Amino acid sequence: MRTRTRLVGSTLLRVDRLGSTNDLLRSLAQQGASEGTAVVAREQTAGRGRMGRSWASPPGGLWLSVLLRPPRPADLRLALAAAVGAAEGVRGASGAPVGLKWPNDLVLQRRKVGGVLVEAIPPWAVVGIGVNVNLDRALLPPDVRKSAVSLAEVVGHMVDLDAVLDGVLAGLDHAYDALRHGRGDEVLDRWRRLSVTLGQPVRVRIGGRVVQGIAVDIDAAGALLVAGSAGAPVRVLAGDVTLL
Ligand code: BT5
Repeated sequence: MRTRTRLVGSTLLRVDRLGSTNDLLRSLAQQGASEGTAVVAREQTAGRGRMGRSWASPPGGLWLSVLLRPPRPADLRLALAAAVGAAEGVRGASGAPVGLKWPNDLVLQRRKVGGVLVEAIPPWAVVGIGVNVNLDRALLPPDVRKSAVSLAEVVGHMVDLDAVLDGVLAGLDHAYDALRHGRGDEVLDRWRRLSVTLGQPVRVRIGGRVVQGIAVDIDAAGALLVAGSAGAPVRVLAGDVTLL
């Protein structure tokens, strides 16, 4: 069996309260931090989602960022690899059957239990992962409460936050290692198996445009293929997916 030193989380910094773990890691990168450095916070006061959205991050969740130096920092497959690693880690640590919604949502019982935000600052990519582990949903903003869920709610007891952290670091390490060593197809296959999107009717918002159809597959670049009633499937590289 091949043994390998773990890259992801080789240096781990724990912080009590900060704005965003992605921002701290970005400044650590500028100060010479090495690949694999991770930051985990008990609470974020300015957690971010994609496209300028905010991410509620009260105590009880896993708020984690990891510094990576991939060949192509803006590769969409990196976000999919991070989602696969996070989902596999969370499943192993909690037993909750977490699934994936394209491109980067972790879902349980059709509600959002976590998300991934990859920010490319070449040559770096900052991979942010948020998971609602033992969150009290009353601490989430009212507009988020309905669509969110925590692991503890689903499994019926508190979940060991450090076990989830370990699982996610190991899962990300595994998926990133495969991606870096030319085994991206393997990562995409694992994404397909965890997907709750494929085979489902979806509506996708791409900027101002809306596409509706069946999410038939992801392609080799990680783009979502949505088949409408006529013509070739539409290839989606960035957008928000609603399961219909
Ligand atoms: C994401 O964005 O899903 C990416 C979330 C990444 C968060 C991590 S935490 C560590 C690191 N540091 C950061 O600052 N960020 C990363 P997106 O797909 O854009 O989803 C954002 C939307 O999810 C919001 O507009 C809300 O509707 C919803 N939301 C916000 N907080 C939530 C929560 N705690 N649980 C579930 N849904 C939430």
